[in-house]
Amino acid sequence: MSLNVRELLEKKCCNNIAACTDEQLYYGLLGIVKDLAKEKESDKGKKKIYYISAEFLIGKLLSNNLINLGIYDEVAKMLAQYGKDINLIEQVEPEPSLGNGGLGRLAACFLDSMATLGLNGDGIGLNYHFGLFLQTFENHLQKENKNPWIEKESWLTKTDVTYPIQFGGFTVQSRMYDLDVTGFDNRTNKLHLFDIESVDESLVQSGIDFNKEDICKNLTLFLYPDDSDDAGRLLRVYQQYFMVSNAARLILEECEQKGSTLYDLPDYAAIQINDTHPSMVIPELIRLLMERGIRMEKAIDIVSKTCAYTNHTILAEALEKWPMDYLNKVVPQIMPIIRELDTIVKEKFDDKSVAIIDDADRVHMAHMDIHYGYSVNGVAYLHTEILKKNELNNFYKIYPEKFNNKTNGITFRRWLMHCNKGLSHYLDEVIGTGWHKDADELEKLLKFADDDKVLNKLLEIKKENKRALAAYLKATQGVEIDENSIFDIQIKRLHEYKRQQMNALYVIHKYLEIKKGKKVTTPITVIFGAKAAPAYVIAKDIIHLILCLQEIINKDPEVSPYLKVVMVENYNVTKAEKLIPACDISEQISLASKEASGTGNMKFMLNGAVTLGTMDGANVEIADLVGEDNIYIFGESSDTVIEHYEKADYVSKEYYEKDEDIKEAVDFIISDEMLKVGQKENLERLYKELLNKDWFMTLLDYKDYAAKKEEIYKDYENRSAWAKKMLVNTAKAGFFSSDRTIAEYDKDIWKL
Ligand code: 26V
Repeated sequence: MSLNVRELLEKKCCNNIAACTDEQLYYGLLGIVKDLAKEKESDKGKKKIYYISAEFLIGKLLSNNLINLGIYDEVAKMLAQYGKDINLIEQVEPEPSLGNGGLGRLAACFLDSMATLGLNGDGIGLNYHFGLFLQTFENHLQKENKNPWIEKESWLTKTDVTYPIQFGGFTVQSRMYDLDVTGFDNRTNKLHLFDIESVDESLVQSGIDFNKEDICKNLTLFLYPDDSDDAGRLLRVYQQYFMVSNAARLILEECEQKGSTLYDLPDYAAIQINDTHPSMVIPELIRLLMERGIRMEKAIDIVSKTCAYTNHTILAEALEKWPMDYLNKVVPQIMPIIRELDTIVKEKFDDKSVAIIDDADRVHMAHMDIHYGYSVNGVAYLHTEILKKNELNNFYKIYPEKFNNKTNGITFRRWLMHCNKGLSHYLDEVIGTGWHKDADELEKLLKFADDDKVLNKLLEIKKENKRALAAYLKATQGVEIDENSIFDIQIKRLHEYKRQQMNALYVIHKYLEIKKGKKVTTPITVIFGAKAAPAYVIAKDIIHLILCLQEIINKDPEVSPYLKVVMVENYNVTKAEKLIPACDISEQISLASKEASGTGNMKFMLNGAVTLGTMDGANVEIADLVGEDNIYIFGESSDTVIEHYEKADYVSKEYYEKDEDIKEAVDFIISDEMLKVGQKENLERLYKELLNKDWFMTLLDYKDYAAKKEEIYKDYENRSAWAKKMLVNTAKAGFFSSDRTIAEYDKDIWKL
C-alpha cells in the first residue's frame, strides 16, 4: 500500500517529496485519502440508519483516515525517509468546529463506529462555514471570533444533490456536501452536510456579529452556542427546519430508489433524532408523505415506526420549546401537522404535562419525539433512570416499552491509537493487537497489575506525554509548566452545573495555604479548557476568575514552584488529543443528576488518568467497573440533590457562613489582590451569584471535594500504587468503546 501512496504522492509532488512543503504534502495526501476512501464506499444493506444531528464535532481528519485505512504507520515511515514529519503535516489541517461539545463529538464517534462495524449508516447535518466561535483571551476575558475551516481543497465533496427549501415567504436552494467516514478496516460511509447556495461569508466582518435577518445569506454561517441569546433563536429554527427538510427529502429519495413504496419506509430507514434539534423531521416527513398521496393517519403511523429519539440533557432550560409565533413565521407548512399531532395527544391523554403544545402556545419538541417516535433513550444508566423516574416519568408511565438506555462511548481509534501512540504501541506489545477490534481485550492488561516492569513503563509513557504537552503549551501559549508536577485537568464546555468554579475555589484555597507556608510535596498544575456561550454571563465570569488566578499564581515566585494554573485557549478536539494522554487526574465534578453522561471521563480513563468525580452520568459506571480503589468519588448523591431541588431548601450562604475555608476562598474573589488584575463587575457578579444563588450547589459539595483532592494528591506520591490505578483504568475502559454503544443501538433500535 505504501508504495502505492508513495507513487501517488510523487505524482502530485513532481517526483520530489523531499522538496515539497508540508502544505503541499497535506493537500496531496488529502486527495489520495479521498480516493482510497471512495474505493470502500458501499450500498450494501437494504435498511439504512440516518443519524441526524445539528452537530458533528469531527476533529481533524487526515490521521484518523490514515489509521482507519490501515496505512498510517507506513505513510509516516515513508514520509520520514524524505525527512518529513507527519505530525507537522497534520498541523496544516484546520479543525472544523461543527459542535459545542459532547453531543457533537458523540455523533462523530458514532459515525466512526457505524462504518467500523460495517453498518449502512450516514450522518446528516449542516455545513456551518464558521462553526462554533474561535476563543481568544484579552484582558483576562473571553473574546469570540469566527472560525473558518472550509478551504478550496478540503475533505468536503460537492454533490449534485440540491433542493428548494421553503420558508414562510421565501425559498432557499440547498446543496449537499459530503465527507467520507472511513471505517477502521471496513466500509466508507458518508456525512452529508447541507448548505445554502446563496451563503455569503462577507456578512461577518469582525468578531461574530452579523445581520441576523438575512436568512438567504446567513443560514449556514454559524453553529449556535448551546446557551444562546434571543436574537439568534429564530435563526436556529430556520437552521433546524432547513436541516430536516433536506434530510427528509434525501431519505425518501434514497428509499424509493431502493424500491420502497414508502408504505414500507421502516424497512428501509431508521432515523435517529440526536437531541431535539432535528425534531421537526417528524412533521416534515409526514407532510412529504402526504404530498406523495399517503393519508395523514397512515403517514403518522409510518413516521412513528421510523423515528427514534435520544435525550442528552435533563436541564429544563436546554429542552427546546419553540413559540408557535416563531414556527408560524418560519415553517407555516408544517403547523397544521403539528397541531393535529397535538390534538391526537390531547384526545388520548387528559394530562397537560404530556401535551405537545402548552398553555403558553409553545411547542415541546421532546414531547413530539416521544409520542411519535418508537424509541426514547438516555445516554448513561443513571441518566436514563432519572428520565424514567423523574423528568419524563409521565411519559414512561404511558410508553414504558419505548424507554431504553444506551451508555455513551468513544472511538478508540482517535482517543487512543491516534492521540496516544506511545501507550497504544505498548499495549500491542503486552496484550497483542486484538483490542483494536475488540475493546474488551484491554482487560488482558489486568494480568500485569503487579508487574513492576509494565507499571514502570506506563509511568514512563505518561511522563513522555506530559513532556509533550508542556512543550506544546510553551509553544502555543508561552506558559511554562513543570512536567514533574501532577497534571490535574478539567476540560469541557463551561457551565455552572459542571462546576469549574468549584475547582477554581480549591485553587484559591491551595494558593492561600502555600502563601501561609504550607507547601505541597509534589507540585500541582491545574489545567482548564472551556468555551463559554457568548450570552452566558456567569460562565464568562468564571473564565475571568480562572484567567485572573492564572495571572496571580503563576507570577508569584513564592507559589508558582508549587502550584500553577493554565487556561488553554480555544479548547477543541485537537487540543483534547494533546491534553488527555498527559492527564493524571480527570476532573468530573458536575452536580450529581446534571451531567447526562460525559464522554471526556471515558477518554481520560482509557488513557490512564484517575477520575476525581461525583456519582453522576457515566462516572457511576466507571466507578462500578474500576472499583473504589481506582476512582475518587465525593459529593452528595443524585437523590439528595433532586430532593434539595424539590424542597428548595439549599441555601449557599449557610455553607459560606459556617465554614472558614469556604468563606476565605469565596471572599478572595473580590479581594484587593484580584481586583488589581481583574474586572470589578465580573468578579463581584460571580461572588454574589455564589453567595446568593449558587443554583448548582457548589458550596454544598466543596468541603468533600477539597478533602478528596488532598487524598488523591497524597496517593499520587506512591508511584507504583498509582501506576496500578492507571493500569486498571485503561484495562476496564473497553466497555466505553463506541463500537459497543453502536452495536447496542443496532440490536435494540435500528435493527439493520
Ligand atoms: C442545548 C441547546 C439549547 C438551545 C440552544 C442550542 C442548544 C445546543 C446544545 C444544547 C446542549 C445539548 C445537550 C448536550 O450537549 N448534552 C451532552 O451530551 C453528551 C453526549 O450524550 C453527554 O455526554 C453530556 O453529558 C451532555 O451534557
